[in-house]
Amino acid sequence: LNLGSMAVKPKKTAASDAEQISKLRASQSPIAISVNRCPTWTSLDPLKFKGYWDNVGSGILLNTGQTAYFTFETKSQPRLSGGPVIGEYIFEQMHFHWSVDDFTGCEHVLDGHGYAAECHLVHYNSKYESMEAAVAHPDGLAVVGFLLEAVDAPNPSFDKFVEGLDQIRKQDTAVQLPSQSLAWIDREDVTSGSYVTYKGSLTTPPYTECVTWIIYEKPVQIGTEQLGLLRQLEGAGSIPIERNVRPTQRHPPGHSVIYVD
Ligand code: 1SD
Ligand code: ZN
Repeated sequence: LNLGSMAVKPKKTAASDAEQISKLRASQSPIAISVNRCPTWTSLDPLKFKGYWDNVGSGILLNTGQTAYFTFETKSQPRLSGGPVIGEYIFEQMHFHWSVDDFTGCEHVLDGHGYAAECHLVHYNSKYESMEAAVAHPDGLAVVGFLLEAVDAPNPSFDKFVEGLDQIRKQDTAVQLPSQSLAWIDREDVTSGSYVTYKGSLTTPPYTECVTWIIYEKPVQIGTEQLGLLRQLEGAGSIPIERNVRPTQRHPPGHSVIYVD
């Protein structure tokens, strides 16, 4: 399969482009990716994020003991479509991975750059009844990943979210977040930003190969103090969660990662 040629083939429908991706071989996640070695796909429809910014109500932020886990309280959840996914995927939850330092907290590694944290927006395919049903299928989930880069100055668009983190230090505690708590997800950046995409797995047990991964190339900046609040979260035994990152996995033979510009 010569993916490099796909960018120059006559224009196909977006669905058939996405179908090509759905046939790609899955792998375990996360992986390290050399972005400039990925074939570039220019003919894909843009990714569409629906309901992320308009009318999204409040949410709940929970310390699960493994991560900070956010869900919307609204009945109608945000949706993801376009790009490499076929049909519509429904937002289920958002969570974070981090570490004690600013360079080993991300799961995916692009061009050898490590970052302080990685955020995952987990969506399940609307053709399945629930998240639980979806994970049993190779096209079950679409997870959007953002790499978080530590910088000195706080990023004000994280403020509401970070205030919430301060209140869930103990395991199994939760706090209600006001609407617009996800203001740090920039509409322009996600609609027109470049990303890499591949078929992979959950990064936590049971590591099921059910995920279309979409990892944005441009990291989101977060202040060191703001990161500190993530690192303060406690797991079992009131011990801070030091590291909740799976190491990068080997690419199986014939595995493909595609760059979408
Ligand atoms: O780590 C999460 C895990 O908490 C759970 O959300 C799972 C989805 O069922 O996804 C993994 S991950 O692959 O998004 N890291
Ligand atoms: Zn994750």
